[in-house]
Amino acid sequence: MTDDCCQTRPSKMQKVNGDAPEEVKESHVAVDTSSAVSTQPSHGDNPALGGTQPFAASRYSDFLSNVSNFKIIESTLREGEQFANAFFDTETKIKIAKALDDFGVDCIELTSPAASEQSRKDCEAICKLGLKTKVITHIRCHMDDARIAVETGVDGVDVVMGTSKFLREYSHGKDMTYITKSAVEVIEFVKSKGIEIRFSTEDSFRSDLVDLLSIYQVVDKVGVNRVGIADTVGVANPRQVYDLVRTLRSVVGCDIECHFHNDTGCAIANAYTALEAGATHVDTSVLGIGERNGIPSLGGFIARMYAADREYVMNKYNLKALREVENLVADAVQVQIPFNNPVTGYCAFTHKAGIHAKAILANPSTYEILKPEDFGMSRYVSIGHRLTGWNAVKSRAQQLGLELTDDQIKAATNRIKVMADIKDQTMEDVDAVLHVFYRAIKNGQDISHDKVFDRLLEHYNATPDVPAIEAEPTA
Ligand code: HCA
Ligand code: CU
Repeated sequence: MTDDCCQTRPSKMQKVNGDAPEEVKESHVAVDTSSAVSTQPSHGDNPALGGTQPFAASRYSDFLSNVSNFKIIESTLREGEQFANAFFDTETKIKIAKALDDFGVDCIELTSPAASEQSRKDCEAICKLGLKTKVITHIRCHMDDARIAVETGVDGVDVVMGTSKFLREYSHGKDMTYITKSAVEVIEFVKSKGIEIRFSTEDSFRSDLVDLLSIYQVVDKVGVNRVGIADTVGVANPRQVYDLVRTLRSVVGCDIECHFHNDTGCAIANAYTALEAGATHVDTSVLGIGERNGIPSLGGFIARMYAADREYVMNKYNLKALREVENLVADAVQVQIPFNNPVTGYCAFTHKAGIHAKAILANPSTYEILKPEDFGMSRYVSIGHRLTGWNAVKSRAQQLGLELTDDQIKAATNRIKVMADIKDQTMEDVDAVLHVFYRAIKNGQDISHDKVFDRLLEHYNATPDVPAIEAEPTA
């Protein structure tokens, strides 16, 4: 399925610049907007004027914020393996790990080696790949798991233990004293092996705040590298996230990782807010796959962070590799890339209404906060519909090399609108109207008459290569 976005893209759109993947180039012709864009004043470094940061909303920052200094813990190979459709064989895991490394994530998180014999072997195999990214594994807060984990060759271990009333009652049945004791034991053991360690509480937002803060303080004191907050059930909203992370920031000195489930659609917003409040690491998975409907998608989270600090994101991550890793994972778990996926969705850079098209052709930043070319994607203007405008039609005529005055273009646009009121028109339909106008005007035919236009269009559609040169009767 790898390229569903291109296979199903209707041929009524024109590409407007940016580097298209090869298969797109074949069916869409570029419209050069460089002259229009080059008339824009240079904005230097002033973000408000669109200099180095032409895409962002006006930015405020405070001393806690890590929006411009965050790390990604990519959990496709752990949380993602908990997605209903996921089964990753060794070869697929290695491909995904390499693709994530190529994209430049800071860490990849792998399923616990205690989960199964093959999981352990796969963990060892990935550790041996010599990736730039750190390889960490995710275990229960238990010495048996910790002993297996430290033998695999991982750079780090993520430990989690449930602290909510639900989990203490219905899952492991342990009290806070026991949980704290186990956490300290595991942390000290993993650290003694020279391996990085994180301690996280499962279902943090339904845990008692005093319990949370006291266990985080204890593990911070024994030298944990990171503490983690997990919204296991997707219940938190951004304001609650801000409050909890900010409070936590004031009681621990170590790094703070955040893990948000997307049950109510807040996962990316929560991750962003956590960074604003001082979190340092965010968990993602490709396409957001995970338990139930998953966690922040790598692509969506990256889009969010690019909108906040394009320079940081562009310098740190290989954005053009996003599409490939998404296609790889989509194939592996047999899902389509959602049509409205940030960045790579079928219509992520398609502009439709005439007013939008006009401004996009003059300066794409008017209606785009993400530059498609930064992600190796293309921008499209959809023109064969009733909302179309003459500026977009004019740009298509120029692309076809057809010289028409603005009035002639406006007349052609009206014809397209009449036809599009019956049904959406393909790019070929739009092109036919423009060719008919061009030829008729050259031949002195009065195309304002419906009958003349209809006859010429019919002739063009039947024999596009044979110009209708004889003057047609005008009535
Ligand atoms: C789970 C565990 C976890 C762990 C998150 C973390 C969660 O599958 O329930 O280690 O930070 O969502 O709580 O994914
Ligand atoms: Cu989770």
